[in-house]
Amino acid sequence: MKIRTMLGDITKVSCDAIVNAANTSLLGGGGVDGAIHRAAGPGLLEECRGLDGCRTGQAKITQGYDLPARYVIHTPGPIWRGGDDGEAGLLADSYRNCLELAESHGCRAVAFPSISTGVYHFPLEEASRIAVGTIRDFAGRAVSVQEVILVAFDARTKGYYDRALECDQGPVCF
Ligand code: AR6
Repeated sequence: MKIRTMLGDITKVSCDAIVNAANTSLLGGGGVDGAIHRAAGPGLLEECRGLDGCRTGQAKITQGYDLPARYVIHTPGPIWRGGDDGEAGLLADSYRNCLELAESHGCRAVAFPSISTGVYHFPLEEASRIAVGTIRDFAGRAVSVQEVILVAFDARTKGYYDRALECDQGPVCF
């Protein structure tokens, strides 16, 4: 399985599934969530209304509607509360559960935004290590998922992803 990074807008990425850094209501919000709902059109919100929300670290899948991606995988990442509230484990759960849903839907290429590092304030350096480490762990079990694209909306985020990817064992390089 290949992991690559890019700088850009995830709503423009053409792949099997894009991940949405949602909230537990799954009814939209700001940041990447707002951008995805705007680009997908009203059908997405309508489908999300029927999902009955989603717990932090879990994931649910919908169609992509007007997006170039076929599916949207929605996951509420953890809100950063200082690090002693299970945030790291929950962020890893978000990545893993999204990948498992992508796998069970036969997706080949999946794009992730930087979950929880916007208004949820998860520290970027630790979040990028968790993202890369969890995706690498999953790679050994992946059958249909062949490519994961880490989409950074700013250069700082891309820098942390690239650094984490250069390391064999994420944490030792930081
Ligand atoms: N493409 C890729 N990345 C983006 C885009 C985009 N179009 N727009 C923003 N980002 P955030 P969170 C980046 O705040 O921290 C929402 O209101 C952004 O720069 O979107 O998980 C939800 O409804 C940052 O690097 O998500 C929740 O209430 C990253 O995406 C809450 O925010 C995540 O920032 C979730 O907060």
